[in-house]
Amino acid sequence: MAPGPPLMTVTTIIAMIFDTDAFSLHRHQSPQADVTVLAPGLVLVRNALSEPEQKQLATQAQRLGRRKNGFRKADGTYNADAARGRIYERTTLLPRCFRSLCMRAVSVAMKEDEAMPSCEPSHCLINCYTSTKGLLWHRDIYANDGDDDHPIVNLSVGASCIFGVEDDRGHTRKVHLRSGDALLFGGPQRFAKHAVLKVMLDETPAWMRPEDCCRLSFTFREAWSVLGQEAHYREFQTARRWFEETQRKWRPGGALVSVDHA
Ligand SMILES: O=C(O)CCC(=O)C(=O)O
Repeated sequence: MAPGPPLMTVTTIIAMIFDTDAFSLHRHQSPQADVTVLAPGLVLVRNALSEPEQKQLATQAQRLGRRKNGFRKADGTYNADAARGRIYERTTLLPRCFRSLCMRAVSVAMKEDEAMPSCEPSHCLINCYTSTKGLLWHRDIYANDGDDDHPIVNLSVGASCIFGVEDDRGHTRKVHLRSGDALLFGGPQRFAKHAVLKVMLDETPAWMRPEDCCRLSFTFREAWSVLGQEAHYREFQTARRWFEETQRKWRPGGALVSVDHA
């Protein structure tokens, strides 16, 4: 009897039928991808996403952002701060291409950096920045930020930003992230202190329409321990004092901090 088709072929056919984007866009690494290991566990992949992939992510994020529980509250204002919307969702409820683009960046980073652990992303946080204001310094120490030392995988789309990462000696490294770049921090860098120092709304890819101008970040996390609790983490509205205190008190090796929307 002739052997059946190999599993990959079956998988590919299923992907073609149910998700043509995943099939057509994500089999290959973006041709210009350029990997730099900034430190063990901290990897920058320039041009991790091709232009069609960037557009695909932007279109999908904007579509999700317009939905209920998208980037805005019922009164029309952004749900994270005055000019930033956020969506926290499990990857199985997001377009399949999200997960495959994340996994591809992880595999590229793991090839170059033996300190980079694997990541099977359970959740993605999408941030939509519509002003030059970024995000304050913090470590990803909360229960929804990801288990163990699996990497946080950050894909940037749209306007550029200056991303800050602090090393063990407290020195700040500034990384200019452009549309299509990926930054991963895992293993020894999983809890690295980081910030979005500035969003550059005057530096956008040619394909981005002026009326859609924003920076989108897709941060993937392996956080199976909070699966099913997405509604709880959808709005990360905690008291500023609580946030500052938890950030100040947390020490490497400490448990993840649960979020009770204090
Ligand atoms: O938007 C970004 O690029 C960073 C997001 C971030 O630091 C976070 O969600 O913890």
